[in-house]
Amino acid sequence: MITPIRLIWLKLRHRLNWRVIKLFMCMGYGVFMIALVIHMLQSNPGPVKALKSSPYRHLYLEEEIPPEIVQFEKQIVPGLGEDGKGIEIKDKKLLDETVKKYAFNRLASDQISLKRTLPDVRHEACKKIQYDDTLPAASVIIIFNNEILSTLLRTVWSVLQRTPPEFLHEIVLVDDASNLTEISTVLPIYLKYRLPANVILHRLVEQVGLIGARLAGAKVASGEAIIFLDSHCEATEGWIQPLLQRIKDKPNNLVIPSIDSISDKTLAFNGFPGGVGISVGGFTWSGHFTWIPFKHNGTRKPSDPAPTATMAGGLFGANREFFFKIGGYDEGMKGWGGENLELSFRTWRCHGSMENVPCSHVGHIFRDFHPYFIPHDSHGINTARMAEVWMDEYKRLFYMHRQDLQREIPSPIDIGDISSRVQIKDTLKCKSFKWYLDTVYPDKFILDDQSIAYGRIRNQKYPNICFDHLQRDTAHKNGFYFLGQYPCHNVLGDSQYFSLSRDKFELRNEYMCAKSFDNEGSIKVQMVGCRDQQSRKTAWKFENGALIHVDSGLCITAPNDSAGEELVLSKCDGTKQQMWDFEFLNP
Ligand code: LR7
Ligand code: MN
Repeated sequence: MITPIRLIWLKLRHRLNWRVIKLFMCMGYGVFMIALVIHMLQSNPGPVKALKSSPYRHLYLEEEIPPEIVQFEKQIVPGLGEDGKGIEIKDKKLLDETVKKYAFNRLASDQISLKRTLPDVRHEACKKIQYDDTLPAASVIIIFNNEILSTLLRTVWSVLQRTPPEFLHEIVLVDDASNLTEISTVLPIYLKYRLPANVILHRLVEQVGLIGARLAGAKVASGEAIIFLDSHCEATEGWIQPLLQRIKDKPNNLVIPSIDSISDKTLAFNGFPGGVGISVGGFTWSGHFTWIPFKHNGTRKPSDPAPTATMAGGLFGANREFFFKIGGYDEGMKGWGGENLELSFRTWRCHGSMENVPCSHVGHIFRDFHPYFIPHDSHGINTARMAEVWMDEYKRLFYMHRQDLQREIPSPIDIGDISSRVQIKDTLKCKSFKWYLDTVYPDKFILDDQSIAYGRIRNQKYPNICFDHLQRDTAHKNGFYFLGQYPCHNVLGDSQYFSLSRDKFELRNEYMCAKSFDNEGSIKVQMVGCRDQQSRKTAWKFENGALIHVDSGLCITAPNDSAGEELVLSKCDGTKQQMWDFEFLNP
């Protein structure tokens, strides 16, 4: 049977010869391909055009730029803030209002060029270093929630301008569900018209917090290395090579740049080259990051990377595969906080290392508060998750600060399931937290283990009275205060937790040590930052219940039984006012 189509075909073939048919087919194909290319160009002109040009210059004519961008760029005042200088806002009231609202001076940010110049603050020794020609290319991941657009874009441009193209695989912007109009309307257009194709925007539909956002970015990223930045940073000349070199040399090494400060009031960039002595990361038992001086043996060069026990959290680089091998981030952590210590402890314990790389400088705007939503106590809950998984038996010292989070005592606070995180330790055969303390952070004072006696210190004459820091122990970095007394608490919390240290006989708590201080005729017990060296001034004896200051021979005395009084040092007289009981004694 002959179908109608076949009939037409046969007739046509009869009329036309094969060559003509082939010609038509070729022409059809050609037209189709041209249409396809035109379609691609029209639907996605930014990246395609940008790709054809140098990666850092678009091909749009100025008259093609949409009004949103023109408007946005109009705010910039040429010359302001160049060379990292700050700008003063004369109207102090306006400045106060702005900082109160945005947590930093957004007016200054809007006026300063997105591509402003910065001083090269590197140490001379850094400038002489020859890095390898081939280094792992990086995905720079910048996460943000409601970041001010000019600040975010200045972060992006600082990376684009100061990263050799061969080392920049891409920039991944992760929008953690911002609801600022600027971000939803201007940013996508800016991306299309002003930024090269390797800057990609990844939008999260719901705010997941900075940990989830970083994880999402790392999953989207495809560079051999990943580098995380906060969304209010500025990378300086030569920032990336020192980081990538260390990742290349040691793929299980997490690298942290020098974090320079950008003023939240003036946006002045304040960078310091650093020298032989630099700071590295420590932690408090309450689960917070601190800076501590790096201990070196005198042969350290200013350009040498320095091993660090912890990281601040926001700015660091890693080999992408290693980052995921040791467990990325804890997806059960919400909001803000805790992830930096978790990653630090996990990295060291699971056969990795971390170091501060002084030759890489990146500025960061330090803000006084967080201008975005954070779920209630996310830092505490995240830290409890961390402590349960990574602090082994030392978690007791964290819970001393946060009894409310302790899991053994039924608590209404649910920290969620941690089983998959616990498993990492088994799978990777990670070392113990004791190993970490002994090896990576031997200077960390362990309040109970490293003491002759510790806990609450109760007076014998007034058994209701205990040593207490009276909530004055907040300025531990450089402050000092007089030690006091207060009714003994029912449970041992940090304000009444004191130790008599085994190695230096210091009467102390986590970082403050007691000494005597003559306060207008009355001698008080003054708490000052503990020193590295042993000193007679901070040495104490505990003899037959008396706490004796070695240097002066005086005894700590409860002046009376009132709450909030300051303790005094007086001539030892054997009375019960000078007799104290430590809650725990070590053999
Ligand atoms: O819900 C959120 N979603 C987000 O994407 C909340 C925040 N974010 C983004 C935010 O836009 C920013 O880019 O997450 C980033 C970090 O938030 P910041 O800048 O408000 O935090 P911070 O700089 O005050 O806090 C420090 O500690 C945090 C602990 O969880 C993070 O690790 C931050 O990255 C960290 N910042 C630094 O380490 C910068 C240097 C600080 C020092 C020293
Ligand atoms: Mn930040």
